[in-house]
Amino acid sequence: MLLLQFSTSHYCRKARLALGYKQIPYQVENLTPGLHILRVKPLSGSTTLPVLLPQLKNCPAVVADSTEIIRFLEAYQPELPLYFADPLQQKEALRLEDLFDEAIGVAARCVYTQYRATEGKNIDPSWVSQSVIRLIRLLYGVNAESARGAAQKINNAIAMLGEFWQTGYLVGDRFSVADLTAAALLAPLGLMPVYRLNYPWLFDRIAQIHQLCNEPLPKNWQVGLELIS
Ligand SMILES: N[C@@H](CCC(=O)N[C@@H](CS)C(=O)NCC(=O)O)C(=O)O
Repeated sequence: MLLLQFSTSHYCRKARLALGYKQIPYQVENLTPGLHILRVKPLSGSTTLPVLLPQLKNCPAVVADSTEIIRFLEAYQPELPLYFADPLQQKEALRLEDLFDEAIGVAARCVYTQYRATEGKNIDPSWVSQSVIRLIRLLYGVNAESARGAAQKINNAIAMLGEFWQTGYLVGDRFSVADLTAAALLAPLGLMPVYRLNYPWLFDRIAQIHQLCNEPLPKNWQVGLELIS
């Protein structure tokens, strides 16, 4: 299997966590933001990543969107399930996956990108990295005001996670697509001292989930702690 991705995208992280959890071997092709359209649009008709090319007999040639990728992986390899057999639990897991995809993932991207353009510039001040940050700000309308609104959504999500993650799982009594999605989409906040300082339990849990899914933590993960002292 080949995963077309941006190496730093948290939606691509979500797909890698699922592949890693299910212990499915895969390779990645890292694309350059902007130029990626030339490679991706003819394949999926869309411009977003991740896109999975299963490259296997009796499988679709192209699976686009992290949610669809997980749906495909569940059908391809049901062992180590991320879904539930119980319909109510399954409905709730998919509802949370969707909430994190549509609201919290977008909010985390906004807050993190604003941070990287301001106080967090030193994490990677290189021309290439800052050009990507500028592109994301432009593409998604990220600015100080939108970041404030997004931070409020993140705080609500963290309050909800606090109720579940400090003692167990988001749905039922085992790990599922809901926990995986929350961990992937909130991972970028681990580089921001304000979150690392206020919610150590959240980042311990995100780190545990990465270990469970055989996925390295985001590059510069330690920076979030170093800047605190
Ligand atoms: N719902 C999609 C969202 C993916 C997404 O927003 N990907 C961003 C990167 S974080 C992207 O590819 N942006 C480039 C573009 O829209 O052209 C998923 O879950 O896969």
